[in-house]
Order: sequence, then C-alpha cells, then structure tokens
Amino acid sequence: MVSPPMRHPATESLGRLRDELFRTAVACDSSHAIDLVLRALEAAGGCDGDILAGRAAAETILLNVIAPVQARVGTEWAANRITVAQEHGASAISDRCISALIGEVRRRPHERSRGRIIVACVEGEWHALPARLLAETLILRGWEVDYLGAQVPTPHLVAHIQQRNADAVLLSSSIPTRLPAAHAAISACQSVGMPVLVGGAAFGADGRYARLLGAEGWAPDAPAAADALADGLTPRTEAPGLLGLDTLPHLSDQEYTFVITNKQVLARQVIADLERDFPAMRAYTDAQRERTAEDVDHIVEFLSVALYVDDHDLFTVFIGWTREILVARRVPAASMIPALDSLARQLHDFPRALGLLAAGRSALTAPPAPR
Ligand code: B12
Repeated sequence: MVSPPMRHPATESLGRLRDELFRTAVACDSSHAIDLVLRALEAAGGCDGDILAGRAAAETILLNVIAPVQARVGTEWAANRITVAQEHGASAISDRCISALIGEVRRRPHERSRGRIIVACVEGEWHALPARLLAETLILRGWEVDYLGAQVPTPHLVAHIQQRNADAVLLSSSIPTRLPAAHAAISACQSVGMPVLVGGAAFGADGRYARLLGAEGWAPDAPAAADALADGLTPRTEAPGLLGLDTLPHLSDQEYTFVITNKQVLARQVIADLERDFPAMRAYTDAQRERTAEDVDHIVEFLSVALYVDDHDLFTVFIGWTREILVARRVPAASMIPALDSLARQLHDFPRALGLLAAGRSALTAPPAPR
C-alpha cells in the first residue's frame, strides 16, 4: 500500500508546537490553540494548494501533535498536576482544533472514495477523541467515514450497519473495563457479516485482547489501521459462538458472571470492612468517602474484566496505575490492601479471583517501577 507523501513539519518544531499547544489547551485558550495548529498547517505547506501535501501535513498535526498533547493531558491529570476541569477543557480544545484543521483541508473535485467505513466507540466508552483522530485520518486518506462518536449502544450500531453499505466497522475502546462490551459488539457486527478492526488502549499495547475477542484485525494507531483497510480485512467464516464460550472457555466457571452480577453487593461489603479494618477511614470527609467508593467500584470492575479475559496483567497493571493515582493525591497506597483482602474473603470459593487478588496484592507491595 502506498501512503500519501508526507511533508512533515520539522521534528524539533513539532516538539515546540506540542509544548505550546499543551500550555494553551490547559489554559483553556481556544482561539490561541486553533491559531497554533492552523499556522503549523500553513508552515508545512498545507494551505498552498497541493491537496496531498495539505492532507499529509494535517495528518502529522493530528497524530504527532494533538494526540501526544492529549496523552500528556492524561499524564498530568494522573500526577495531579492539572485539574479534572483543565483536562475536560483541554480535550474540548483538541476537538475544536481538529475541526479547524480538517476544515482547511480541501477535497479533490469528484474524488473516487476508497470505500465506506464505520467508526464507533463501544458501549460505555466515552473516549471519543481517539476514535475521532482515527476517523479523520481515514478521511484524509480517501475513505468515506460514518463517525458515530462515543458510547454507541450495540443494537443501534447493528441497525446502522444494516442501513449502510460499509466495508468494515472500526471499534475503539480506551478503558479495559469495556472489553466485555467490545466482545458483544464484535460478535454482533460479525453476525451481520461485517468484518471488525479494533483498536485503542483497552485492547493492550500488543493487541492481545483483540485476538482473544475474535476481531478480524487490530492496529496500534491510525496509519496502521489505514494500511490494514487498504490491504483488506477477511471476514471470519465461522459464526461467533454464544456468550464467547467458544473463545473464552474459562467463562464456564461462572466466576465472571458472579462478580459482575454481584458487583454492588461486593463493593458495599468492602466499604463496610474498610470502616472496620482501616481506622483512617472513620475520619474521612463525605468527599473522601465518595472517592473511596469510586475506587472500590473500579477495583471490582477491573477484577471482573480480568476474570473475563483471564489475564493477571490486566489486573496488576490497573493496581499499579491506581497506586500512582493515590500516591499523587497523598493517599497511602496501602489503603487498597484491606479492600483486596475483603474481596478475597467474599470470593473465597473462586480460585481465579483469588489468584488475581493475590497478584494485585503483590503488585501493590512491590517497590514502584523505576522511572
Ligand atoms: C480526554 C480523556 C477523557 C475524557 C474523554 C473525552 C473525549 N471526548 O474523548 C473523559 C472525561 C470523558 C474521560 C473519562 C474517563 N477517563 Co479518560 N482520558 C482522557 C485522556 C486524557 C485523553 C484521551 C485521548 O484523547 N486520547 C487521544 C490519543 C492519545 O489516544 P490513543 O489511544 O493514542 O489513540 C490512537 C490509538 O489508540 C488508535 N486507536 C484508537 N482507537 C482506535 C480504534 C481502531 C479500530 C484502531 C485500529 C485504532 C485506534 O488510533 C489513535 C490515533 O492514532 C486519556 C489519556 C490518554 N493517554 O489517552 C485519559 C484516560 C484514557 N482516561 C482514564 C480514566 C481512568 C478515565 C475515567 C475512568 C475517569 C473517571 N474516574 O471517571 C473515565 C472513564 C470514562 C469511560 N467509561 O469511558 C485513564 C485510563 C487508565 C486505565 N486504567 O486504563 C487515562 C489513560 C488517563 C490516565 N493517564 O490515567 N477521559
């Protein structure tokens, strides 16, 4: 496959642009941010009439400036150096920068489309920006795209597929807790004959969960997705099995089903146990209690998904991430140990859950990874 010729803005000027866009975005200065990306497009020859050069420059700015700025917004939020409001404001500005940038890139008159693609986030997935970056990249490369945005309920996705003559569905998910929903969406699309390419951080840096959940393809980023589409996806010939038991035989032990259907009861008992076993909690303010309840819900949810995909790494990586979030907010990471112990007591008859909780406990007590 031949990619459009790239006229990259210089690497060092990209670095400066990223820094400036980040500062402008967290300062919620929308017009300055838009001005920055439009000037970068112009400097890279994106507005001088050469349509291919314009597209290549726009793609570089989307993927090598706006995407890394978004990743940095996430890192700075996790480290508690910017507020949730700044993160929301910066993401809204990125969205507006994308619209402004794409608005400047012209189409060739009567250009033949390479085909139609549907891009959607799976049910419960609110991270629309990664999917939007993907959709805009495909449009720049000559595809027609139905971009459905965040959190698309699977029945509505299938109804849309049935109304459109699309070549493939591209499903995005950033949060691993959406993997069971992604599995349902993959199977539903395949059952109406549509090949599915998946991507986004939820599927793992190596795409391991994409293969496990039976997608026809996975790609690490938007250019690789465009290349995979150009090569063509081969639809699965065998019908997807019910409830994933064909590909996920471990689900027959019902551990996932038990945890997911009892998640509220499990979480409530963890909070009651924490009140008893973690004395610091008795002095918590209402806001601290609310945060703790959210953290516990998150632990139970990640535990359930780790059971679904039967992968210790999914749970231990989450525990390591939570530890960093807590430490950055001056909450002792050890406060998670009584929560894991409470779950282990409640799930004493479930060997896979106990294995995950023990691995999570070790990840919590291990020295932090060197930076
Ligand atoms: C903005 C943001 C939000 C916004 C989203 C707004 C929007 N319109 O998108 C909001 C506020 C909704 C949000 C909510 C949450 N978020 Co958030 N969010 C982010 C942030 C900062 C940026 C997301 C983004 O724009 N990324 C753009 C680029 C960087 O994404 P990308 O994955 O590299 O995309 C490329 C590839 O993955 C690929 N790709 C993507 N999709 C697809 C699909 C296909 C088919 C293919 C082939 C390829 C592909 O192509 C893209 C372009 O090359 C990320 C940080 C980050 N590193 O992403 C956190 C982040 C993803 N969020 C996080 C969290 C924890 C949450 C919440 C749980 C917070 C909370 N307590 O409520 C919720 C969950 C909501 C939900 N259920 O979905 C964590 C996830 C950590 C984890 N354990 O997995 C992150 C990593 C922040 C962090 N550093 O900790 N978030």
